[in-house]
Parts: sequence; C-alpha cells; structure tokens
Amino acid sequence: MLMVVRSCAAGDTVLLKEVPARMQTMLKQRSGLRAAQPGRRVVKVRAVAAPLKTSTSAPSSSKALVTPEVAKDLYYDMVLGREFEEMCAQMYYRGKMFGFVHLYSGQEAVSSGVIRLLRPDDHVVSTYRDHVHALSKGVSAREVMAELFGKKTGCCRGQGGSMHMFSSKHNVLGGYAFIGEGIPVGLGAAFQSKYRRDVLGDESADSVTCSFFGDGTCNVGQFYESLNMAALYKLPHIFVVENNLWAIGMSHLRATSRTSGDEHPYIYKKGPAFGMPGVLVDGMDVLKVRQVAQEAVERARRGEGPTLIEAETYRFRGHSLADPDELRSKDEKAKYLARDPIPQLKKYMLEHGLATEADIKALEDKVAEVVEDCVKFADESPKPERGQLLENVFADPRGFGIAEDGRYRYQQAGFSSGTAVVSPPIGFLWH
Ligand SMILES: Cc1ncc(C[n+]2csc(CCOP(=O)(O)OP(=O)(O)O)c2C)c(N)n1
Ligand SMILES: [Mg+2]
Repeated sequence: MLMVVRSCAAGDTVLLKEVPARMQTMLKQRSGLRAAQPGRRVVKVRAVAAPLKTSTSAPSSSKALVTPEVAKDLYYDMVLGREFEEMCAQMYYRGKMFGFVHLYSGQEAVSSGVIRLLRPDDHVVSTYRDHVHALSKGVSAREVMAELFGKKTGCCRGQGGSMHMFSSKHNVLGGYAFIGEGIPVGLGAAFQSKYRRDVLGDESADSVTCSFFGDGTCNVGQFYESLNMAALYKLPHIFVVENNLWAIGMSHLRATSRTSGDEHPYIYKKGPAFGMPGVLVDGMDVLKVRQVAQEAVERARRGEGPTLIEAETYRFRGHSLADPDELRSKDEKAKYLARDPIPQLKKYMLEHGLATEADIKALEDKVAEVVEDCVKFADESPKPERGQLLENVFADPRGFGIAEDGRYRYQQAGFSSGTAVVSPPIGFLWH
C-alpha cells in the first residue's frame, strides 16, 4: 500500500500502530529515532495518507492521484460551492434572506475532499457554515437556496434557514447554530451503525459519519466528550476540524493551549491523547484532503474506530455576511487567497491531462446554469403557510395554539393578518 508522508516535523506525533510496518521503519529513519515498539507515540510526522481506491478507471497520467472522473467531480463540486455562495451574498444584500448567513468561500476543498468520498447512506453533520456541506452531500442547489429564502420548497420547508440545513434523504443531519452541538449528534449516527453491526448482527452495516466543525469549537466540552466516547466504543466517526484560524474575531493562536513542547496549538494532537489517530492536512488542497479522508473512512468502515482530521484552511469572507471583516490583516488574507483551492485543482488537472480547458469551461458553465436556476426556483417558490409553525414542534400540534372553540388559533380570523417583513440585515418584524 502506498502511503504518503508530507513532512516530518519535530514535536509531531502519530500512533505507530496506525502505520503499516513498512512505513514504521521509514518514519523512524526520518525522525531520527531509534527502533520503537508499535503503539508508542514516538514518530514525528505531520500527515499520513492512503491512496484513492474509489474509482474504477485508472488515472490518465501515471502521476495523477485521481482519475479524470474524480477530478472533474471535485472541481464541479468546489466551483458549485463557491458560485452558490457568491449568489447567496448577492441575494442576502438584496434582502432575500433573513437571519445570519455564514459563507464557506475558501474552505471548499474540505467539504469536497471529504464528502465526495462518502456513500449515500453515510451521514454528515455540519455547523452554521453548512450550505456547501449539504451541496456536497447531494442536496440540490434548489432545495438549499429555497431554504435560504425561507420558502416552502426548501430542504426544511423554509423553517430552518441558513444555519439549519437538514435532509433525511441525503443523511445530512443538520447545521447547528450552537457550536459543538452537532458533534454528539454525529456520534449518535455513528453509534447506530455500530449497534446494527455488532448487536443486531447486520454485517452490511458499515456506514460512517463525518462531523465538521471549526477550530473555535474545539475548545468546548462536547468535543472532548465526543472524542472520549468515539474512542471508547470505536465508533465509525470522523471528526473533521476546519481550522480557519479564527473563531469570529478570536485568533486560534490566542484561544487554544499548546501540547507540551509545541509552539503552535495543534488540534490533531488531541486525537492520540484519546487513543485515535490525529492527522494534519493542507485543507486548501482537495486532493490531499481526499487522501487523508479516504484512509479515515476505510478505517472506520473496517470497524477500527474514529479519526481526528485537522484541515488547515481559511475563509475568504468575514465570519458572517454581517461582519465587516476588519480584524484579519490584509497580508494574512492575501497569503491564503494565493492558495485558493479551486485554481490549484484546475492547474493540477490541466498539467496531469485530467481535463482540457474546454472540459473545465463546460463544468463552470453547468455550475452557472444550476446557480441561476436555483435562484429563480427559490424566488418563485411559495412561502410556507402559517400553520406550518405549529408542525414539528409537538407530536400533536393542538398542544400549542389551540383556541377555546377547539380550532387552531392560526385558523381564527386575525391570527394571520400580520405580515412578516424582512428588514435586512438584522432580522424580521411582525406588524
Ligand atoms: C455554544 C455557543 N457558544 C458561543 C457561540 C457564539 N459563536 C458563534 S460562531 C463562534 C465561533 C466559532 O468558531 P469556529 O468553531 O472556529 O468556526 P468558524 O466560524 O471559524 O467556522 C462562536 C463562539 C455559539 N454559537 N454557540
Ligand atoms: Mg474557525
């Protein structure tokens, strides 16, 4: 099996038992250490990754890491994420959306690199920065945009909005406004897969769950509780930290403690502390993310338990569309813009003969068409009826809003005489 080691830096560790025997020798040599027993945390390594095994056809160039089909799929997915969100920004400032909207621009390589590997029956859990995760998992652009517009045709029938994308059909278990809330939900999804296989004896139950969250979220308790339980029960759960260096205006460097001997607050090192592999990956490179995710997914499917992946990434916009983004330095932004994952993949595809300029243009044209179409669809879709507010709250909606005459209050004259007026960018007023 080909393993890729990007670099070996002093202070970094990885569980040797997670590394094949052939690699253990090489890693020991690289790290300048004397022989060590498998299982001891002695190797200085930044990232290990396995080869891609998902595609049926071989890469067209012997040097290419993926097939043309996979490369095109990744490119399409990343461009869709980017262009969809550019459209979100336009529509938000035109008052078509209400509440807060957090864009993902810049981080697409993480969503595409991980989620495009998954099967339909695998689960994904997101955060409030969730539109692109939903798209990568197959929720249609129409359903996501309509949800952002608060329309009945949205994936949550307009009741979730930007931060709560959910689709049972696609096993997207939600965006969550409270940071860290989604991680235990992901754990539950992983648990049901394990329970089916180990307790109910369903040999085919090998689905995995990927939970996405940010660097700031790694300093809340639910992260640690979930690491503990995932390791304890060897759950098929992949923790994907999208480290974009900032938690609103709080720098990761100021907010997170260092593991002993480190200058930098690495999150991936918290994995081995709980008995699972921790992997650091360049989150601006979709192919590297895919390699690392492939290894973690295969490991989870084999029943070998969770992995913690830290993807170094960056958001190209403010925390939300209401953030003037004045805290981050121009130099820092320029440094990461130069590493934009989309042109990087395009260059790779052209250099490795995975696509022609015409192929790439066709993918971009297709995205433009899909984005235009979803906005038109969302705009023309109907708003939810008021009665919908009483649904999905109680098993019997009459437990809430029941009038003395036995009818729902919303059915009484006057209940729905007001109009929801959008007052961007802050929220809405009833009058
Ligand atoms: C439990 C909880 N505490 C505080 C907040 C306020 N809050 C919203 S976003 C955020 C920062 C999260 O940063 P990070 O996890 O790095 O995600 P990013 O926004 O960078 O994607 C905070 C603290 C919240 N939403 N939930
Ligand atoms: Mg962050």
